[in-house]
Amino acid sequence: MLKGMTSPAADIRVVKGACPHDCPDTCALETTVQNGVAIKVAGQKDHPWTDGALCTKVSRYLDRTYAADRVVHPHRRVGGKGPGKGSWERISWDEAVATIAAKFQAIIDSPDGAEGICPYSYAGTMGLLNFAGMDRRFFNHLGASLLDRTLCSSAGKVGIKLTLGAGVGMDPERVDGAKLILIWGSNPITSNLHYWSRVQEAKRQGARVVVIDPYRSLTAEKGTDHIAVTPGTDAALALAMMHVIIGEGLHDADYVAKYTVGFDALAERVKEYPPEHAAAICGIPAATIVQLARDYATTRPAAIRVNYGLQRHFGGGAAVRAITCLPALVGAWRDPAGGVLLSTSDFYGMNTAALERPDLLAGRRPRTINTSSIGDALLDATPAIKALFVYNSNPVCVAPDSEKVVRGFSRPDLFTVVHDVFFTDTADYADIFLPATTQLECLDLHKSYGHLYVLLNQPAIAPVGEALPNTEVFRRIAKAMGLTEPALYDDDETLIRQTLNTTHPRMAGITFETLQAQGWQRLNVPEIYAPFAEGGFPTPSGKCEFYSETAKAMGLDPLPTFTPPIESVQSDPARAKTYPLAIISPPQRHLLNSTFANLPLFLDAEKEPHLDIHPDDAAPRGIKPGDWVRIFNDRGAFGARARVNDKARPGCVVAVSLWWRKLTPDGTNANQVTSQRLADMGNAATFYDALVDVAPAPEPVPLAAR
Ligand SMILES: Nc1nc2c(c(=O)[nH]1)N[C@H]1C(S)=C(S)[C@@H](COP(=O)(O)OP(=O)(O)OC[C@H]3O[C@@H](n4cnc5c(=O)[nH]c(N)nc54)[C@H](O)[C@@H]3O)O[C@H]1N2
Ligand SMILES: Nc1nc2c(c(=O)[nH]1)N[C@H]1C(S)=C(S)[C@@H](COP(=O)(O)OP(=O)(O)OC[C@H]3O[C@@H](n4cnc5c(=O)[nH]c(N)nc54)[C@H](O)[C@@H]3O)O[C@H]1N2
Ligand SMILES: [Mo]
Repeated sequence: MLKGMTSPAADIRVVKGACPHDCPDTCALETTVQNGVAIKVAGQKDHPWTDGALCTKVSRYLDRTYAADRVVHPHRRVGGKGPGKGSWERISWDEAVATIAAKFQAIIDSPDGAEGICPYSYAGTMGLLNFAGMDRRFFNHLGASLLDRTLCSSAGKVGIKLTLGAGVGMDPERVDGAKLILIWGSNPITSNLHYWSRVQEAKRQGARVVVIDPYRSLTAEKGTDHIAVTPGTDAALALAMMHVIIGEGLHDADYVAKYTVGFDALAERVKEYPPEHAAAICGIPAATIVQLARDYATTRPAAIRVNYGLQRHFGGGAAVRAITCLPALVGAWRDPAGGVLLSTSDFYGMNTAALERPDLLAGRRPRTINTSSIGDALLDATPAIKALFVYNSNPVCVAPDSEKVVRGFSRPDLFTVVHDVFFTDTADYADIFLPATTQLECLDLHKSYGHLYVLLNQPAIAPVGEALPNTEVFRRIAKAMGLTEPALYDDDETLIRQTLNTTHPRMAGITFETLQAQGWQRLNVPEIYAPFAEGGFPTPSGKCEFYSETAKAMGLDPLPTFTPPIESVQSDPARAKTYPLAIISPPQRHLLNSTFANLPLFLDAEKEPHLDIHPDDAAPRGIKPGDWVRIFNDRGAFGARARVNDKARPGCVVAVSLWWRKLTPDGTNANQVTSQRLADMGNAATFYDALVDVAPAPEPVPLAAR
């Protein structure tokens, strides 16, 4: 090369970031950028949790950022609502924002006021600014309807809060030192990959890995033992384990005496759950329960990874509450490699009030809409929802009871805005579509629900086309509405500084500058961390609460209990006769809920939706491997290709999800049969509490032929 010429290599930069997706791993990313174009996304090697490795989806993140069908300009729908009924016309940001501002103002000025406006968001990005930042300020300032975000974790969050005081648990980085690991309602090979790496390390050192799951998931295949319980019966299993542990005197009496409350009442309660009784409920041998209880009480260190899979049932909160009692009973918390983990979120001490500004409600108390019953809310709420602003979510695809959701979104008088990266199933119903940035194009701050680091996501490239991050969209709408509240105009760096402005001891030393330099920082906790070795639970009593006054005050059972699935033989024998099969629809490994479901990586691998069904259930229905089947109940029906195998226990069918409706042969998905009923705690969704029947169905017309 001639002297003085710039080498193309000279313009190569590596930018540190964080994976935005709704996954416990929250990986530390590094993006290589050449001449303003991202050319590679990898995991940071020096980040202990990420360890240089990414999942298949995010290692292909450039397929998303630079996808040919990515929408990078605002659009207005012309024609009808719904897939194939209308078409898109490109408009300017000014026009889009002016249209939204005028519509919102008209609703605010109408007799029912600002409550007619409803945000709808979930966790498309978990970056704090774009997940819950300027959006919250904006809707609080308007006095719009509040939104209870219950699609995923809120039942378990209440269950763990009643027991341990908060979303806290063992440090997942230490699980490689455990000798017994119970993976309970969790499929880490799919949904928590970096946890699985550490479990494998423990396994290499001789640990037993017991997977408790109605389905022989990828993780169950690789564990040492698989206990296939009937869906929604985990609390009965945990209570019976406690029956055995207490009955045989295997509990840690010293830990119990010092760091728990309510042992005597718990001992009385678990008498109601002898192993034989629980065995009948859970559909497993009593001897399995006895052995599991003995092993759990006598193996040190013993770790439990409970995840959100098992709390998508009517009794989901109770299940998490019962399971999270176990480590205190046997003193597993004494060891850094022992305890239970559901979420690490509450170890963080972000200044969320400064970020979200609930004070901008100024004393108003707008009504609350629940994400998990949006179908009913759109059809029946009074006063009616007149405008819905959807961002970070794809409700037409992910919310339960699709028939009602679709009917609600189809309302001609509803004004719908969708801010997303692609024309999703929900976008098909939008009046205005706004283009969102991907993670490579925005500044954000991240915590995690599956490790103990704070991460900074620095923009690697300029926004593609006219895409904008959520924060900027709300600043622009505020401006177009002429709002004068200064908090609506803070820039992204200011928002981060406000969020980090806290005196919380675990946040000490974590600043914008240090994060900028290092990319990530561990919370201010010891390297080898056993958070509750000597009690110190964040409950009102400071102890692990077997008996919870808080639960009692909430009108709940103060002791751990078992609440059967509401759609089950126990709760509704008549329904169970009509629809004898329980259906669960857990995540597919190449997807993140419905994110990535439009990318070739996934579509080429899966081709079409599948249903795993046991031979004992397939045979009497005349279903053969490879048949197209119809899965149905009184709420709706969807189609899938049958895989007849023994992965799902008899009586339970599994539709790995979530397909975009419009990318399936019949334009539906598993949420056709799920219900809007809420769980025992946290007003949570009950996606895996549904009964169906299955029948052979005519071959669908291939998508390409339509
Ligand atoms: N690749 C990938 N990763 C993901 C996601 C994704 O869609 N794809 N989703 C992300 C999100 S939003 C979340 S919340 C987490 C979820 O993370 P997990 O909670 O680990 O997720 P799931 O895979 O839904 O559930 C785990 C297992 O629970 C089982 N299960 C269902 N019902 C029951 C039950 O009643 N009892 C027991 N014991 N087991 C039951 C399912 O069969 C499944 O194998 O994963 C995150 N990570
Ligand atoms: N049947 C069934 N249904 C389920 C589940 C199940 O297991 N079975 N799982 C449930 C669970 S655990 C969850 S968490 C929910 C998930 O529900 P959602 O949070 O709605 O998840 P996604 O389907 O991933 O949709 C997120 C959308 O946000 C968009 N997005 C990403 N980043 C940004 C951004 O920066 N700005 C904007 N404006 N948009 C962005 C993505 O492109 C995507 O379309 O689904 C639930 N639904
Ligand atoms: Mo989730």
